[in-house]
Amino acid sequence: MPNPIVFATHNNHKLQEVAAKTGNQLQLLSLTDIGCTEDIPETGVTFRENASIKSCYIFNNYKVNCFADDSGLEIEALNNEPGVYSARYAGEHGNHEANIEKVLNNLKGIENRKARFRTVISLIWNGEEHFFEGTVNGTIRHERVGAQGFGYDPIFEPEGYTITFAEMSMEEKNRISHRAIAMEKLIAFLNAL
Ligand code: ITT
Repeated sequence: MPNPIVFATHNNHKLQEVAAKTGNQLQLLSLTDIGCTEDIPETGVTFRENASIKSCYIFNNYKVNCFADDSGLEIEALNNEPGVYSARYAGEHGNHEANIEKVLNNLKGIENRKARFRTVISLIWNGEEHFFEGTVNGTIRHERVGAQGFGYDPIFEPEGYTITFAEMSMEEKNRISHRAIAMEKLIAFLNAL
């Protein structure tokens, strides 16, 4: 069993997915566990920069092994929007309803519904930074379907499926999602140490 590691997120859905994915392979700590309530400003313009900003913030202030996930939805017909702005696409951070509404409005009348979810994880392990990425391709539905998951899950249908992420159990989403793919790489890296 490796040493404890902090997952630097204030998003509980992400935390739940990652905890379910790692099971007992990692001794996962949350920001709450280390008493961190600060909002970490995401000033980068790429997933990689923002993931790094979050993990470096925690490492510099708490001196612990940690990782952060920066993720989002890239829609081909919208020049890869909302991208790094996924959490605040409609203005207010984390207003998923408004964000989905904006995507559906912007895609009105557009036939190309191709999109992908991306995650970049920055891991700081023994003071060194490592990156892991995951992508899942899919399409944007015309309406919301499903009540599980979070964020854009009700409008995202992964390639090879006829249901949205929001219709999948966490276990099922965790087999194919962008975050799950990046986490598998992180776990493999730590197991190989
Ligand atoms: P932390 O920065 O505290 O981790 P956050 O929610 O602000 O939490 P991001 O900055 O990485 O995280 O923004 C990710 C946004 O992208 C998230 O709020 C959703 O809108 C969207 N997103 C990312 N992964 C998703 C997923 O698996 N399903 C649905 N939407 C997702």
